[in-house]
Amino acid sequence: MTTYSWTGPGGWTSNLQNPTRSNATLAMAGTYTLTVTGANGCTGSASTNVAVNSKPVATASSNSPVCEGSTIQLTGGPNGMTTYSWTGPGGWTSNLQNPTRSNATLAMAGTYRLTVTNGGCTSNPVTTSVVVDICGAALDPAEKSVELLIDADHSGVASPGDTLRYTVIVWNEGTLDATGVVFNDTPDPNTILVWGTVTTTKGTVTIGNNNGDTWISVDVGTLLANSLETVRITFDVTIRDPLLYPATYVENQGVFTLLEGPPVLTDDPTTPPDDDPTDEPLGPKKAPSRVPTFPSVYLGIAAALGAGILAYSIRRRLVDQK
Ligand SMILES: [Ca+2]
Ligand SMILES: [Ca+2]
Repeated sequence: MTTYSWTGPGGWTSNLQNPTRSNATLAMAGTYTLTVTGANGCTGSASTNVAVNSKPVATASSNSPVCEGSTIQLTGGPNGMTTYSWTGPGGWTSNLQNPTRSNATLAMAGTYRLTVTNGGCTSNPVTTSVVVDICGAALDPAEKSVELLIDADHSGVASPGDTLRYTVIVWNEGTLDATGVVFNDTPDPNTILVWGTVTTTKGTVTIGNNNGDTWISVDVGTLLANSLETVRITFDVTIRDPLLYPATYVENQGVFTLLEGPPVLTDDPTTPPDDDPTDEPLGPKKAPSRVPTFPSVYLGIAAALGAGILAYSIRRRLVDQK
């Protein structure tokens, strides 16, 4: 009968023909010797050398925080690995050791994960967090909504003679203060600014609340960085009756100017495009209705009937009700 006798590092032995050692450690590396004894008692020996590679330890870092529009630089380690495998926000992947992402957006912020392989061994994943900031002053969202404030003809839609109210909301979500902020707005030519209706929660109304003003200017002043202090500006317009020219809507867009960046147009929050004018559909003016009323009731005692019952002669007439 043939027997097998293995010896190996750390006093390891086995009598199997083909033994295994699971969960390899560096201490298991070295010379393994097999001695085979045949049925006749003769023996023979042979040796083999086993190498155990260490598991690579990945490192990941970045140049975070970065400004929106700049380049994200990721740095992977250690050097000289067989492969580098990065994953990031939005399904992004790269096999470079030190990949970059140019024109950074807010959607590129988040966790980036790196795994490296070397000599057939794979590292545990490591992560690095990337922050993308809006740098500078950033007035947002500059939303301008519109509502039918007075539906003078009860038509249910905006029409000549009605009054609309516009509401504008803005804040600064940038990393720098916005200074010298001014809001200017000129209503649609088919509308007339209602003097005295311009309000602001910050700063002063310089044009719009005096008789004869045809447009609006609000000196907002300074909006602090990242303060998210919300400024609300409102004003009313009446729709001309009759219109200056035929139209199916009235349109309005204001603009914020500031010292730290380009002007910011207002946006209609109900439509997908950014920075578009706020439109209100126009319907025809509803004709006055004629309804029966009893403004003048002529009571006349025509006759006394029976046991004191009075008969009234009532004349009903139609009158305009505006
Ligand atoms: Ca109406
Ligand atoms: Ca819009």
